[in-house]
Amino acid sequence: MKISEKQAAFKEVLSFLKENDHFLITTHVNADGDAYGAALAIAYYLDGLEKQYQVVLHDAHPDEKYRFLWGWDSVLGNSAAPQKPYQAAIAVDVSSRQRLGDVSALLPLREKCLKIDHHPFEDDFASVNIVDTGASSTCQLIFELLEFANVVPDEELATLLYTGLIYDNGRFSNTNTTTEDFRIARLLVSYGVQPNRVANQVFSNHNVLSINTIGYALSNLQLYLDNKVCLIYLPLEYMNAGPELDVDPLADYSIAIRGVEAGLFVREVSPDFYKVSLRSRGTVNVGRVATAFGGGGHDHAAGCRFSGQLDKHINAIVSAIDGQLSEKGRKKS
Ligand SMILES: [Mn+2]
Repeated sequence: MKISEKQAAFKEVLSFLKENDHFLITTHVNADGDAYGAALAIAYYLDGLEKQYQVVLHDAHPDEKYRFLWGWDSVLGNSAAPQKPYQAAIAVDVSSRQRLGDVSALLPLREKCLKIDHHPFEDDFASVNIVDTGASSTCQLIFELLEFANVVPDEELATLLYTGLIYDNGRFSNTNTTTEDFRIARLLVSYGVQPNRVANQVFSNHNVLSINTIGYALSNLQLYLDNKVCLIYLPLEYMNAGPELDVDPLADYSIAIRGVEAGLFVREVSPDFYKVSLRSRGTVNVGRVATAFGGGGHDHAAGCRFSGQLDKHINAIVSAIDGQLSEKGRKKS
């Protein structure tokens, strides 16, 4: 996204926020660190403008992990929210209406919807947009928006933005990390962020059940394609353990082994229904793989879902990865 384009978009967004009142703020299903950080940072800004707003998520309960963030206790699950469209809506870190889950029913008309996102463009549900796939996180875009509006974050707002930044760039280690991440991080720390505290809350905040389940899954991982692809699988009997189970770190573990180029973390979320998280070290574009299977995401981190025929689907995904690896191999030789 060109700087001039971005500034025009920022201007439009700021007038959208000024002109409207009674906002719905929402994000993608299975909200993560960037989703919480971005949604609550927007809420924080609207709070300062003395606007009415409500943060509503598809997920039934707000994720305990993010309790340390400003505004966490005011987040509603969709079932707790009044079921009628809001006057205006702000969707962050989400590329399509479908990824909003049940909250999509609360959206007003397109003219009253704003989208701030860094995923590849999927659908045109909002009339006002900041979509920049060059940003490593939505929080990065919100930082830039607030900077454009001459807002200097205090510690609470800075912590929200920093949470999303380090969640999505994998603590400055994912392929999407740029000098902009470090520029923003430096400023956020100067505004009061405690990097150690945030990293502990976001990355080292598991319960025993989750760690034990992660251990089980890791001890049963499988390797394919001459150890270039790793599969981590959790069947329903392990996934059924209750809402406190958080096995998301397994996605990143799928590319933690030396020599593995791409990883799949497959979980059975209901009988014969599977959710797949894909990760790449850089050679394979897993966003392309996920899209081919009806999902989506970034080059290095993506996801899709399928039902039935577990082995057949896994084999198909592995051969899609194989296709990309041999394409790259041919180019090299
Ligand atoms: Mn994100």
